[in-house]
Amino acid sequence: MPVIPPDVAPDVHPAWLPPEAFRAVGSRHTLVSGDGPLVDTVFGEVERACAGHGGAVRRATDEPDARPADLVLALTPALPAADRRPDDVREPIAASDTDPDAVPAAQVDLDAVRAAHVDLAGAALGAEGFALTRHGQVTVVLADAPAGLLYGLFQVVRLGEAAFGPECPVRVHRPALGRRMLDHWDNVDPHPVMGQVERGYAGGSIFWRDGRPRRDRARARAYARLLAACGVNAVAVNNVNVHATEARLLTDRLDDVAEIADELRPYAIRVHLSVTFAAPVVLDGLPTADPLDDAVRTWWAEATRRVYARIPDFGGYLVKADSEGQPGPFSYGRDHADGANLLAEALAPYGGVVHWRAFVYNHRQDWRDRSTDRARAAFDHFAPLDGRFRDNVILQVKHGPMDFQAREPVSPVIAAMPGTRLAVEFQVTQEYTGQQRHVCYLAPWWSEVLRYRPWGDGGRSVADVAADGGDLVAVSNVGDDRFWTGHPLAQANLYAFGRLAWEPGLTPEAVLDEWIDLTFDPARSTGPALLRRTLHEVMDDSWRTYERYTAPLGVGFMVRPGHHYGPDVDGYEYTPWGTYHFADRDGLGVDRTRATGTGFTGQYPPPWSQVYESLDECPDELLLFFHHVPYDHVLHSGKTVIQHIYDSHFDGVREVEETVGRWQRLAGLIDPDVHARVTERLTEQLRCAREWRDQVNAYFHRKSGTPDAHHRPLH
Ligand code: GCW
Repeated sequence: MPVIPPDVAPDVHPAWLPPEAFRAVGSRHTLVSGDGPLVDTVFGEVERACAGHGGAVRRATDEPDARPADLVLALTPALPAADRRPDDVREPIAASDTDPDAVPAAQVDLDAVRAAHVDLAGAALGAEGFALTRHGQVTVVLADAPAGLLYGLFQVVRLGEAAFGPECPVRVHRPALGRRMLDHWDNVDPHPVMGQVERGYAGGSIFWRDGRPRRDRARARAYARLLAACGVNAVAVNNVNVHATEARLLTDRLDDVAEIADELRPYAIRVHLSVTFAAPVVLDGLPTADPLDDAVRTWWAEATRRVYARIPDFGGYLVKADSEGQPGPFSYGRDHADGANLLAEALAPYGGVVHWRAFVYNHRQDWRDRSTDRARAAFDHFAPLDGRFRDNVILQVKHGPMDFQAREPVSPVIAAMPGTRLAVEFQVTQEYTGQQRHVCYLAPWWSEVLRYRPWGDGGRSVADVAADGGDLVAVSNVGDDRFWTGHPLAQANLYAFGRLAWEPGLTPEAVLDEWIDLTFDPARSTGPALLRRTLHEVMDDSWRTYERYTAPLGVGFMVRPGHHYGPDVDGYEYTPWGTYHFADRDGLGVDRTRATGTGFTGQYPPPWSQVYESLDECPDELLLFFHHVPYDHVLHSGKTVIQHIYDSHFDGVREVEETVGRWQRLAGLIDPDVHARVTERLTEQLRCAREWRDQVNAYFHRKSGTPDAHHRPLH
């Protein structure tokens, strides 16, 4: 039975899978070989594409076609033995292909498959990998397992006509990271302050509304399809802040989770659940949730058994413990290894994992106390526990030591726990990067983080560490908005996250090109070069533009407390949250050195422990994260800190003004709805960027008393 691709409401934007993206596949003849539900999905996708573009698709078990296929998608275990024995050239491709008249066409298919197989030389493709080659006139995708066939199909879609060009040798594609996961901070019951989606900027949740599951099956399925097409294979369906109703998803509301799992499964996506550490107490009235208590262990074992009885391919639990008010093992005098291992033990018999977040810090800090440093917290809590976690615990570490700012150093935890599986966590939802009102293409930022080498040149990268642990995770930016992400260009961030998790070495520009090709079909536009060039001009450097007009030189925050949008330089300065800039009349920045500050630089291995410690060597963009300096401190760029603040803020706003102008050039070249929505968002971005510029510049002008060398208005 083919799985029918979902039909969403007509006003929902197709994102990177519009019907046109399937033109190359859908206008050809395709042969699908293999069985199982995911193969049915592959078949259904190709069938739908053919219905729209005039091609044809058949199964290897169908009557043979008179003409050879242009595209063969085949599971290697489904191939007849002869295909795995390249010396025998007479065997047809499938048992039913025995009609002598059909041999020539089938033989062409067979030869292509066989050639691909020979080229593979026995290389294992794994659970999700695939091999792609073009032999003669036939494009062949081989996979050892059905998920690989699905990813292979989407690779062919991505390549479009290029997949059907000249012959090319076999290329094996395997994901660098085994789990590529999105965390939804979606609430079942709308939270009085945070709403339906915590830090969500794209409407309501696609899974939940007003305390109930939405049951918009087509939307959930379409989401899964988009995710599969960029390589994501796991989704946590509720907020890490687990409130009363959400806690019950684990027990009496498990059916709601199972329904979502049913919609995501045809696209190879497994469901995970955020659970509260206090579950035995709040759900069943146990007197304690102490991880070393036998009754608590039994409770988790039993609850988990029921989860797997209902959802056999359930992925596991996600836990935010002892963090921002969520309960955790500290309440019982236990540490986080005790806590995580409790849940891991319950999940182990079923192959499940626990994602245990390292985002643990004191959010009730005294701002007068200069020795407490929030940046240190994750390392201080977790590094001493290295080696104590069970192997199905994945410690989920935010990529920076603070909290998803537009600029931070890489978290030192990533280099500190060789005996622990680590996942790196990104934030696709733009909490601190413009809340999907500002265009901010984040792939360059993530790429920088993934390429960072904590042990210096020649050492392993963050991507390598995450690949060992197996996971890259991000907070989703999707809601029920008809553009999925509020800002249509924020779709590129979701797409890029999946692609970088599959292949961290991809360049952000190449990923953007893929997204442009799929989403906008430039080849059919009346101005393909202008379209592509403009999108690159608008997006490639947009993260750095955002950085320029917001908090300077890595110091972070300066946002409005609570909702975190727009400027408020002192908004967090005298609060308990641990996010300070310490500006006075002489200078600003946080002294995190070992010599005179909080000692945070000592959490890094060499060479970075030394580079960050040294005022001379510290990179400009992180200067104020690591050092408190006078306003006339001269940067590597040759500018003083104060002049840099003025210049970068004027530059940032000018760049947004240019973006507004560039975007106007696309009127008439792209979908008018997309154009209008982005235009509306750009108006707000420009207003907000000017506000940032004027508040930050005025603030530091007043503090420092230093005039702008170029005599621009500082208010
Ligand atoms: O950045 C902060 C957010 C919180 C969030 C928290 C976290 C889900 O402001 O809204 O809570 O991080 O990552 O747990």
